[in-house]
Amino acid sequence: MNGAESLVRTLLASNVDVCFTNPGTSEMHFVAALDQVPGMRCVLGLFEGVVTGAADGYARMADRPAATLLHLGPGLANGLANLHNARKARTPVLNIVGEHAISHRAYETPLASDIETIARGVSHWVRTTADARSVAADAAEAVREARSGAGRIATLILPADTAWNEADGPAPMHEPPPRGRADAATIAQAVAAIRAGKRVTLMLSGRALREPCLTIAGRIAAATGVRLLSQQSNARVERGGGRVVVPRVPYVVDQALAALADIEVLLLVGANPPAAFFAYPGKPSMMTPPGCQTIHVADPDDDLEHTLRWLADELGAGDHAPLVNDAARLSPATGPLTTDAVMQSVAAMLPEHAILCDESVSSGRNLFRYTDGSAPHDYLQLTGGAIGIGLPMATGAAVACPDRKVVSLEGDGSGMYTLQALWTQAREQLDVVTVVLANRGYRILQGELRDVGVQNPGDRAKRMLSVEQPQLDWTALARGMGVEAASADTAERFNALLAAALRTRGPFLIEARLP
Ligand SMILES: Cc1ncc(C[n+]2csc(CCOP(=O)(O)OP(=O)(O)O)c2C)c(N)n1
Repeated sequence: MNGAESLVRTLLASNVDVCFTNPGTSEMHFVAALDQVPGMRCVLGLFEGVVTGAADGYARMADRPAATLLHLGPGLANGLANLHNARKARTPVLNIVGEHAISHRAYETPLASDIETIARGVSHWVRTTADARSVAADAAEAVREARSGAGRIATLILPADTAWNEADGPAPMHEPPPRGRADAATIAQAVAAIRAGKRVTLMLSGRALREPCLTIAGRIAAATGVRLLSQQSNARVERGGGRVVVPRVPYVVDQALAALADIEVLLLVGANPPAAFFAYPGKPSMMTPPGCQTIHVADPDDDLEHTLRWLADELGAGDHAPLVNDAARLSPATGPLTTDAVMQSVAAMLPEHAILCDESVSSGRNLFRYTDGSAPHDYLQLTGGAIGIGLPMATGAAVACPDRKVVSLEGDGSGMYTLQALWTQAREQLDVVTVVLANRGYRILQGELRDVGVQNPGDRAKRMLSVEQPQLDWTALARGMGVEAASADTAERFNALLAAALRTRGPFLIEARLP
């Protein structure tokens, strides 16, 4: 057995059986090994940002890492932005990056680069394997690292000769260390604040936004009057009718300040303190009011279910019924196709257990208001602010959950970063409906320009924030990659297209032509 085969067998033994790839010459032995060992599903992405974003979407839904296979430093570098997003989402990802054979690294060649340095900015763990016999043990350790805590980015760099030289055989799976736990003193402090009748908000993220944590948090809120809130960006939230009501911190600073204005004590369970996305002249960075006491009850890597159960026990929250969203289904919108009309129709028609991927940027500001009462679904969003994850994330989620419909809301600006994901959706016949919010501009940045204090921007500035001249034709782009598509400029037409796309299996793209 060579090192490449020992890698594939080790990954399978560690329960990693999906690999998103974009390989080159240095990875050829790994590519060949995929056929020698049955069981690894390989999905080709035509750009590394698709590969890494799909690995993120996959693991958010599968709760286990996929591997990526990337071509040396430049291949990894092309995938960095979505690895950054995955890191912020605390998604487990295992990157396998090919490197020149060890003897070849002495020479200055076109693809020679410092891969470890490129990897370090987004990886929690980086290793270059020394020889073929070390591949299996290093790979098992890399998977263990990826599965540690809430999820980490592990990057294993494999020189080409570690693939073709003789190896000993696969390594067994290593279990990650147990999750950390909240300590008694902090729990006591949190309980005391609540008992003292202070205005307490329990801010959740990570696993705390999924069952059973949501129900436990909802019981605490019902029993004590504590308010629930989620981070502005979260990797995965279980939402919709019948699910516990958890508003999120608004993106817009003034709205966030107003929403958090009366908090006396903020309890963080898997969440970061609520800092604004950006700094703005004359506005604070932290959204909590002055004097607010912030208690870090549990870190994102901790066992959040244990923390919430402990709090609930101490507070006698027992089986208090949590406040849940009404399952009041809306009707699809009618009339002109506006952003709100799209959100309303999607909310009304979203099928049960759909996966809603959101990179709608400014168009989706009111999405939660509409989808609160939608059929129960999983909501995935951009977590690291680096646009270009939506289409890949939807692709990966669909690979992870072939029996669930994926609905992907995509800004037309963001969509252009990684539109090759549509080709992968077509090739793998993934069940994804993409809705492109075609407003022909970087609409959010037009507002940001105003908010940072630029009055009366000139034509050059305006032109940098417009995506017109030429106009993008999303139906042609999608069809060019094998995805059927149609456009809508009325709500009725949009509803008809969405209904048809939801009835049919396979990828479909709707270009929502917005004013
Ligand atoms: C990797 C990366 N590059 C650039 C940006 C800056 N940026 C933020 S939003 C945006 C435009 C988004 O356009 P679109 O998806 O059409 O959404 P809209 O603004 O129209 O709502 C840009 C370029 C970013 N966030 N990430």
